Amino acid sequence: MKDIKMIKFPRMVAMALVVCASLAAFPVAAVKAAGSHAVISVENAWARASKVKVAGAFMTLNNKSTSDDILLSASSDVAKRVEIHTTKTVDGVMKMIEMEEGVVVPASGSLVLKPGSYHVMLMGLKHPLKEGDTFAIRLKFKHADEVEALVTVMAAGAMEGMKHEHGSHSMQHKKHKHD
Ligand SMILES: [Cu+2]
Repeated sequence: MKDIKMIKFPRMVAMALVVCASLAAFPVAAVKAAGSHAVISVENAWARASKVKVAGAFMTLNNKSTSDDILLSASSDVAKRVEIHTTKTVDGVMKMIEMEEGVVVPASGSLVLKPGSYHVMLMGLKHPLKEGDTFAIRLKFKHADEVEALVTVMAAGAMEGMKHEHGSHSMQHKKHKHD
């Protein structure tokens, strides 16, 4: 007797769950979308002053969601073309490589764009970037909504964010001016 009850009860519960799930399909989906809604904020966005057609922009992206996101692309009114780059030293020569697949912004973590590492490359600048100027860069992510970063132009030699790096690296970065 007991055994039969044990079998019957779970089956009824299971059926009830199926009905509930189908009835609630739409609201559940909506709640899920809102729950996984990725939030990315920008901190400390700056770019190097530039008299030429290219400049690097740097910032910290904070991912407040519990899943990884990907910085896919960027755009700005100040430049004809904007790419996401990284910098690698190959045989003692610093090279910039376009991150065509984007760069991961770790869950509950940060992606730091800084000189000598990941950066936003502004190409075909429509006007020189002068120290103290501000402009916007729009960032597209795989999951999070587009974010607009307000970027402040710093002196050409600015090494903000590099203070904790050791000396030899800083020397190399100074030579690498994105131009
Ligand atoms: Cu670059």
